[in-house]
Amino acid sequence: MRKTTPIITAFARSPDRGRGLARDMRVRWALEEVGQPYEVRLVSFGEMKESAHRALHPFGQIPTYEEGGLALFESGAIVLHIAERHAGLLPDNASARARAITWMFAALNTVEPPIFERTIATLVERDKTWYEERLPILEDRVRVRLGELSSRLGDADWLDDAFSAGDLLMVTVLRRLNGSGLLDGYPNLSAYVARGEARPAYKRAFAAQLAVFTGKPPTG
Ligand code: GTB
Repeated sequence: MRKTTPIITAFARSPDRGRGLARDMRVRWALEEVGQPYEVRLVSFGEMKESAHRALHPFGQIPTYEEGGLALFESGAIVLHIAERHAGLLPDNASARARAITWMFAALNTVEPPIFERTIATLVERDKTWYEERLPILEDRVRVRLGELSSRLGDADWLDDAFSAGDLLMVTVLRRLNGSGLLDGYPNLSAYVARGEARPAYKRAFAAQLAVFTGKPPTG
């Protein structure tokens, strides 16, 4: 039977100009890790809110994922779907697999929210009278999670033995702190992010996302 090439959606214009921060990066990286070719449909902010796109994504966002008759949204669910259908992102052993999935949820549900909250504040609350007072509170919340994660990671390469979809999501979440200086206090987390970014699959995904904005074909 002929395999269908998955189609994902990504920003036609991204605030970071394709430097790996928009959430299609997670999906691209997962597809690259498992060696699954994919196509990308670029959507404008206007198109994301139209009914054709909302049929795929009820909240009018990217990324989405289409494969034959299947349509998915939510980057975590898409990465889990890819990881379950291909070797390489989840261990075969049932307990190790459950632990890797636990790290996927931890990345999205426990570590990402305070990081997201801080990012949003820096983007849209800078002109508020209370901004200078609120930012340290938000940053302390981020540091609590970073300290806990740093303690658990210790000097290991990955969160639970081999690299998994849990690490893939955690690295993309921690990358949201680039330029904030917040990771500097946790050398093992900085090294962990660098380890993720050094993976050939990450580099291919990053180059493909960047190419949307430079117009140059990915080289790596
Ligand atoms: N929970 C959903 C998921 O994980 O898939 C969240 C999806 C989401 O937030 N999508 C964003 C979106 O479509 C793009 S990724 N926003 C448009 C809208 O809501 O109207 C968030 C994002 C965008 C850009 C940067 N950047 O340039 O730095 C970083 C992150």
